Amino acid sequence: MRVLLLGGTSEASRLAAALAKTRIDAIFSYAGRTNDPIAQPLAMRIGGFGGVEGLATYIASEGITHIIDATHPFAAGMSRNAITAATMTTTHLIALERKPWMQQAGDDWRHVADVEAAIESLPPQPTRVFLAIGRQNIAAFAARPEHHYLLRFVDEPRDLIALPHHDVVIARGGFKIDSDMELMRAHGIGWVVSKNAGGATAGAKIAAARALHLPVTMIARPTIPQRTTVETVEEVMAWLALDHDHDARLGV
Ligand code: 3Y8
Ligand code: NAP
Repeated sequence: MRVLLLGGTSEASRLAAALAKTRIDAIFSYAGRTNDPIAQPLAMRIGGFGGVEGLATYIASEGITHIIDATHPFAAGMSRNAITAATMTTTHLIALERKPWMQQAGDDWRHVADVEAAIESLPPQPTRVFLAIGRQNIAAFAARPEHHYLLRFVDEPRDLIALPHHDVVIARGGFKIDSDMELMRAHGIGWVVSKNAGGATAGAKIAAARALHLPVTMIARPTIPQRTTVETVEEVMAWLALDHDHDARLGV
């Protein structure tokens, strides 16, 4: 058995820790989006595979038998490629994915399908907006230059930010409700834009917006074709054990 763990989320890090306690041969894969990703207790590879073909070639050349897609619900490109490459190479595939956040009584959420609709959802009057969706989708908000944006990035921005009024905070995450409330108060935030990432870490800002009674534009997840999906590390380990025990009995 040889496992390719497509990582980049807190679930992936928890799964890596569980795998490191076993004798399972596993490789942890990052895209290389950030300058200094968290080290993992497994062999690591960093960078794209070169599309579906590159991933299929990697699977064959590295003797991968099981793929675990523990990427982010918005990492749709990687997830779609994993599904296609797993089919092409008849490799076992499972996804480890957390539930989306659900609106609670009293929440003022504007549900939108994508970034373009999120831009449309912003209020007519100039507002201080916490744009907590990372770096990759920021440029489009230049269509609404009247707002003042608070941006949160993992790394210092590499390029000029085409938003006339903005502040940037640099933080990797492990966010907490109190510190996100403090951040929003300090910046006079009147509106939050978020992807429906799910999970506790990214969720601090949602709980903070709830406590501050702020409107939230919630971007829905992209659709990903059906594949075996679980929500816990334990379910992934049980899925692996089925084949690992089988291999052990066969002495492979
Ligand atoms: C490179 C690996 C762990 C993983 C930690 C989780 C939690 C902190 C919350 C906000 C939202 C955002 C962003 C976010 C969170 C965790 C998790 C999560 C959101 C790292 C990481 C990589 C990335 C890539 C990065 C994206 C960006 C998105 C920032 C490491 C820290 C906004 C997603 O500069 C860039 O190009 C950044 C790109 C994809 C989304 C975007 O479009 O900009 N994540 N994030 C992974 C790789 O190279 O394969 O550097 O250590 C991982 C984590 N980010 O092990 O504990 O599990 O969700 N990541 C979002 O949710 O909207 C921050 O600020 O409130
Ligand atoms: P994406 O748009 O779905 O994927 C774009 C390309 O990046 C993929 O086709 C692949 O390149 C490469 N890639 C993505 N994840 C990879 C991985 N784990 N290992 C190797 N290559 C990978 O990806 P994304 O949304 O930019 O996310 C990139 C990374 O950040 C992922 O690890 C994801 O888990 C993490 N992350 C993303 C978000 C988010 O909001 N999108 C949030 C938190 C963490 P090739 O085609 O060349 O193979």
